[in-house]
Amino acid sequence: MVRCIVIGKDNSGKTIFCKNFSKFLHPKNKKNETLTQKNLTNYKINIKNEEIYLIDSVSIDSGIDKSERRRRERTKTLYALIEAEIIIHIIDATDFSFDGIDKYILDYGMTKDKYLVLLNKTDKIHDNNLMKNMIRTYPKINIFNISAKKRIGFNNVKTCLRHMISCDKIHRKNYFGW
Ligand SMILES: Nc1nc2c(ncn2[C@@H]2O[C@H](COP(=O)(O)OP(=O)(O)O)[C@@H](O)[C@H]2O)c(=O)[nH]1
Ligand SMILES: [Mg+2]
Repeated sequence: MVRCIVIGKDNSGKTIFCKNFSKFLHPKNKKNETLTQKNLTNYKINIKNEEIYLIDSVSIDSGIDKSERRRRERTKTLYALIEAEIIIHIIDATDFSFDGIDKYILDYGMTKDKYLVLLNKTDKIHDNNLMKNMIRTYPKINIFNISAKKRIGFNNVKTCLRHMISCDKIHRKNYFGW
């Protein structure tokens, strides 16, 4: 079992990505197979015979949230981020700047072997400038354009995950939950 956290800003499209990508991989399943681990929804998917828990996280946007429940959820998300073998970072391509939380996640992800950036909502943008900028700034990171809503670019994500899973460096742990 491999844990793959889906992380990003509020409204970047994490939840819709988890739902649609698991449907894309398993079209015969009528419902998404999910389980909840400490408030975070895990979508069970299978790639290359490997069971993967796609973890839909909550936003870790900057600022201290007034709600204690949401602060707890953020803590769970940070734990899940540290424990995950694979990180998928969803960036809203219509709302990106090189400061703020996305930059912090990029800087953290860059230090990891299995980090994948998905520029989402590309159905709404009409040039490739963000992608070009990203590749120039972060030449070593895997970056793909997707539309989680319209299910565009999912084949590239699948191929990249297949590659990451077959790579020896992946460190499988027993799953005790958080
Ligand atoms: N046009 C467009 N809208 C999207 C896309 N992905 C997500 N959205 C919209 O963005 C909003 C937030 O999506 P959601 O999955 O709830 O974001 P989350 O807060 O990161 O979980 C919803 O209104 C989605 O319909 C996309 O690829 N294209
Ligand atoms: Mg969500």
